[in-house]
Amino acid sequence: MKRVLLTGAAGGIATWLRKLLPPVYPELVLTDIREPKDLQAGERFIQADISKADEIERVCDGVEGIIHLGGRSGEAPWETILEANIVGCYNLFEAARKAGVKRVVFATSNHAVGFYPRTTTIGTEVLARPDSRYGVSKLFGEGLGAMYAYKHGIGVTALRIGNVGDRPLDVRRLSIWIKPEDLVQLIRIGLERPGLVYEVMYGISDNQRSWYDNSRAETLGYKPQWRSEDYAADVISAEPSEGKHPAAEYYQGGTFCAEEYTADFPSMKMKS
Ligand code: 15L
Repeated sequence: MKRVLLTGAAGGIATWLRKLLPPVYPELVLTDIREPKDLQAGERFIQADISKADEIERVCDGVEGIIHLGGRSGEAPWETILEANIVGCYNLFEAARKAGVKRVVFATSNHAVGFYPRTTTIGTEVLARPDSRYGVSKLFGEGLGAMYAYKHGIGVTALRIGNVGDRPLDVRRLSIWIKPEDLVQLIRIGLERPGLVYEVMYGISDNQRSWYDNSRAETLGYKPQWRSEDYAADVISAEPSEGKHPAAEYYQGGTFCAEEYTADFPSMKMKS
């Protein structure tokens, strides 16, 4: 795979990937609604608004694989989610189909299943339990991916990414952290593994406190190299002790679950 398109190139995850991917995909093309502030000479950037079908179609021309990070990466009003993550994601898959793109790796999120208690371990076949409009939009993208895989023959991988960074930021992230280098490994499986049709994997490193059964990813060749536990003592001692919303503490999705929460938490807890 030579020409690979990275959407959401001005965002946080792309900041890591822009450093790690060029040796693997020398013809990497970047796109976003705005140019990355730190764009380097030698990086190829094409500006496009994903909510405009013709703009994203133009960018997909000649592309073999897409890593789709573009869109809103957190909770937002419905109109924003609708445009960036629903319309935008549809436009992306349509543009991929029209351009004959072979593979798409879609960045979905742990928030597609955020309303599972932290006491449970979930695989990729559990019922959806999105914790936000954002999480719902990620499930929409997973569904689109499956449809374009089975109906149009694009090999699609949906990565339910936890939290990407150099190190886990807090106690919750000890369970969902992924080091950028491990994310690259998952992306490469999605873009390169022969015979791939449609796969869902959790985007996490080798975390002892993980809430996910990521055995499907391992079967496909994923061997995470980084462990959040190495940071656990520091992270735990730095965790603020003041009370958080009980729903944020109880569910895997954390504050995304607590935002706009109006249910009666004690009774919901009894039922989940
Ligand atoms: C996500 O899906 C977000 O894109 C990211 O900003 C973090 O909030 C992450 O989840 C998380 O759950 O930590």
